[in-house]
Amino acid sequence: MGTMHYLLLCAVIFLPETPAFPVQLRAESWTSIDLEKVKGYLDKFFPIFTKTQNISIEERIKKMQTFFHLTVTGKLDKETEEIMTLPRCGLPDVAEYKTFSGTPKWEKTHLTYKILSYTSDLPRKKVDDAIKKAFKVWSDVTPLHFRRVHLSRADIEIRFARREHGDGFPFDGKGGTLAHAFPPGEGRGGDAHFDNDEKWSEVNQEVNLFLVAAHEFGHSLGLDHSDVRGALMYPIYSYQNPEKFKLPADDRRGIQKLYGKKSSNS
Ligand code: TQI
Ligand code: CA
Ligand code: ZN
Ligand code: ZN
Repeated sequence: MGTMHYLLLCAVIFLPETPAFPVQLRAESWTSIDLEKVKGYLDKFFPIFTKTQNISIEERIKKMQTFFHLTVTGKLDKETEEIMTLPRCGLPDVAEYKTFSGTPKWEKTHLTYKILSYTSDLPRKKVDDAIKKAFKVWSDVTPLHFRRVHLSRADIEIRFARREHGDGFPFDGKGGTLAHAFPPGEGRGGDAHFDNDEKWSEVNQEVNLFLVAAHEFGHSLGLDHSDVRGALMYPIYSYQNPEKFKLPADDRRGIQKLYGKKSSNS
């Protein structure tokens, strides 16, 4: 794809009254020019990542339709064609999980954690349970194991703290930042801190500790924010019932990219 072609596509896309592609209902009836334009769109916004995979244009249209939650037909129908004409120059749809730069990850599968301080909003047992359950979100889909320790140093140290708490990233009082965690590494790497000025909750009042902890441990394990709406690592808090929580596919793919899948005997 040359730069010229990009410019041409952008120009077409910014004029909504000019459809970029004629409506074609059957793939077989596409002219080679239509096909080039559709391919251009797909190449730009839905690039093929695996070069060995020689997938058909129908398959690629299906991927795009799945991404936009359209009816998956594999054909350039009205709905699909409309999406392709929306102004979207230079904004690729390659929404996906992210890892931190340099891809830091733990080089072992058995990790330890330690809870150094608590919130007074919840009984200790509830905090312990929320933390345990949040680690389980990740150990359920990877070969990772998490073991709680009380005395020795741990890979992931967990603290509730307010304002300046010794790491140069002071919390900001109630609201704003809820928690933070450090990417995998020595020292404070992996550690997770929770703002003790928040009202932590077991349910849907104020801030749900389990959901925030599951998100923070994603960071502790090497995941940055995802741009997939609904992903656990998407940087907007949305409440989901912790009882019914299921790790979204994007987060699962991300963590398995780093650590692999859970093997039946691990
Ligand atoms: N805290 C931010 C967070 O954990 C801090 C942060 C921003 C960060 N960028 C980061 C930490 C990159 C590590 C790496 O995202 S937060 C949410 C969510 C926060 C936000 O308090 O804003 C959750 C904490 F996703 F809902 F917005 C937990 Cl779940
Ligand atoms: Ca705060
Ligand atoms: Zn901190
Ligand atoms: Zn985050």
